[in-house]
Amino acid sequence: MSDALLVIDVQNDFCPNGALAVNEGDTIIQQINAAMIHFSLIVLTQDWHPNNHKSFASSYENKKPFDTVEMFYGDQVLWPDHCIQGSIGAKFHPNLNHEKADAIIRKGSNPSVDSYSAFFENDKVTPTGLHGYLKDRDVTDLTLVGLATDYCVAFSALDAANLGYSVTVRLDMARAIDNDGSLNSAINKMSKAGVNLENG
Ligand code: VGL
Ligand code: ZN
Repeated sequence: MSDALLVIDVQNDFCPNGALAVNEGDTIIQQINAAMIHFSLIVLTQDWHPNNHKSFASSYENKKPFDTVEMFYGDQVLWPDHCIQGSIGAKFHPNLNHEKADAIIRKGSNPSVDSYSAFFENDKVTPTGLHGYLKDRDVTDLTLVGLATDYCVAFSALDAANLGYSVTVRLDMARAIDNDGSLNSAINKMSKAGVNLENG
């Protein structure tokens, strides 16, 4: 058994002045860097969309950011264009010690399917490969930090709990988008799923 730190989407577009800026998104970074030494494995994720992605409001005639559409896998919130492959917005925030990563998982590359979770795309069945990678290294305990608490962090934590990992989300090292009650709903789902929610 072994542990890993999963750092979710600490990218320029989710930080202040980014395309989908999360309040205080950059304020967690020094603490995340400091936490890295306590884990035997560090995995970073990177939201990585093609420019015509179906989660972008701009891909529809009459939609604006934060509207929702029905996709084949269920409801999908529409976002401003963000984390476009190769763009500055898709890069890790310059303060993040990204060179400490053992692995980097990129997600959201399929133009028709969003991918909040580090484990499965939003269709809930297409794997990213992270579970296999962690299993091969006998990882049993995961600590999640990063952006955004109510989307990519929560979806990753819920999938991880379902897959049988012991899961902790460090809320003090995560920040939320919090649209339409999304943070409350994410916290409730994570508690019910047995995710440990910690504040330090
Ligand atoms: C995220 C919305 C869209 C996230 C990614 O990283 O939480 N949220 N894409
Ligand atoms: Zn995205």
